Amino acid sequence: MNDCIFCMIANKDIPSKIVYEDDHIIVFHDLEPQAPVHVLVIPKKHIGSMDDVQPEDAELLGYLMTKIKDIAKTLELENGYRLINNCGEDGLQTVKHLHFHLLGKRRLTWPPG
Ligand code: D5M
Repeated sequence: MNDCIFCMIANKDIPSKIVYEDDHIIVFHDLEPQAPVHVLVIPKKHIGSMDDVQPEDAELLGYLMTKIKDIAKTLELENGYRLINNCGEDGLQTVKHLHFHLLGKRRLTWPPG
């Protein structure tokens, strides 16, 4: 999608602070961090939201999930972390490219607002 900001990041059309990248996913620092460590984990493939996930995305998203612990280790989140997906209007999703917030390095509160 050529007007998608996260596709632009994945394609290096706009800059970002990349933490990890491979053929399938890219991880970069959130512009508005909500914790001392706050990165976004996205598939490079454009998927609008969790609501747009198709059966053929199962391998890709399974792969993404298996990488979370490695990314957390790279970011030294040895004391724990939170992985969040905001979906749709009520979920307060603002960027319409599937992404997972990975937050840590502070004691997080529950429940979220
Ligand atoms: O969260 C979308 C998140 O994306 C929000 O925390 C800001 C972040 N964001 C938006 N634009 C950028 C760029 N260009 N770089 C890094 N981070 C960005 P949501 O779950 O959709 O509410």
